[in-house]
Amino acid sequence: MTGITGQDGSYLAELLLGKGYEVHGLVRRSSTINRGRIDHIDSPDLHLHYGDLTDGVSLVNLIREIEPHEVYNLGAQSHVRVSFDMPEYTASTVAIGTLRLLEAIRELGVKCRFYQASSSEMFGAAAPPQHERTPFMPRSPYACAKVFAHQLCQNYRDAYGMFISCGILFNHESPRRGIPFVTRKITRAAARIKHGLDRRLFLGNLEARRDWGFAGDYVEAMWSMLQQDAPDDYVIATGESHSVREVLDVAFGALDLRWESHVELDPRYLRPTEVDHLHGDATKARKKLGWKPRVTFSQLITMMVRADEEDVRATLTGRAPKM
Ligand code: NDP
Ligand code: GDR
Repeated sequence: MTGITGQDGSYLAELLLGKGYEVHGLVRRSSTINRGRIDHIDSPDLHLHYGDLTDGVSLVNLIREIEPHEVYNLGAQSHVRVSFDMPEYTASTVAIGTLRLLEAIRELGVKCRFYQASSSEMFGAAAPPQHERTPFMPRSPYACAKVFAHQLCQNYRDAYGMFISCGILFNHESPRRGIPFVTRKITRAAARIKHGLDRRLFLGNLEARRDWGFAGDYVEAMWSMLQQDAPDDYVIATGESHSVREVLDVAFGALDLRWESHVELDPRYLRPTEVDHLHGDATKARKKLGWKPRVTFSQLITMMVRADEEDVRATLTGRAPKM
């Protein structure tokens, strides 16, 4: 698995270990150890290996050594706003990283099933609701790179008969979501404001609408795609969309706060091109995979607020926050 230290990687690792898998995760070298999301996993079946999606040699060596049965490609520079600042690096991890990994598998002739983390961002400006046949109209370097990776996967599937399935996942969140993404930024700020650690929250576009689900539900769909008789592509979404403003309503409301007294607009968080409205139609996944989301939008945001309150309490009492 690439991206094991990320939000989805941590939930997927737990799911696979629970099913009895031996899990091998690629971790990148950094100056400090960055494994907060998987530190709690205590299993002899979890193995971590240094590597990087920008380093093809490391990918070839790992595929040769591990000979995996299933590969989940979750690694990415996954922040859309940051992809405008670092377009080349974003393309190198997201687009060419996928190519490097697929080529390693193909060249070595390892017979495995491959999951690609495609994204609803690929739909960009396409009118909602979006489904598997909706044309892609990407609006950021990140989205363009995901379109490349997605179409490359489809090409390798056709050209070489490889078992490659792409999950076109709409936004999914959790208490493990990275702090720079809008839901977590809001739930964390609400908890910190409630307990006196912060006073203000700076945000960009409050009108954008997203189809937000729970990451724990979504990793089940990833696994399920690789258990089918044939590879295919699936939209994974809740079928409901909400605005950033509604996230603020639920998060601050859960703490009896008025967000209007704390939120300020900061143009730094606006994007050169925005995606206004994502709203997925996951009918195919429901029919073919039997998949449906369990956690609702308000349950999700409330769960995140409660977890962030726990972190604040830990900070205030001198314990280390979980995330
Ligand atoms: P995160 O940003 O939480 O995690 C990204 C992971 O990729 C981290 O483990 C990160 O490592 C790793 N990574 C980053 N750069 C590299 C690199 N050069 N080489 C190897 N690994 C690297 O993302 P999520 O868990 O939220 O998402 C997982 C995947 O799904 C991503 O590909 C994302 O683009 C995609 N996606 C996510 C959606 C969502 O709503 N969450 C929706 C649709 C698609 P490190 O911890 O060291 O930074
Ligand atoms: P997104 O998620 O771009 O959809 O990509 P993000 O949470 O970053 O933004 C969602 C919407 O909120 C608006 N917004 C802000 N966003 C951030 N990050 N910070 C702010 O201060 C802010 N204010 C308003 C944004 O403009 C946007 O409209 C996520 C990532 O996980 C991708 O990797 C994944 O592919 C897609 O979801 C599906």
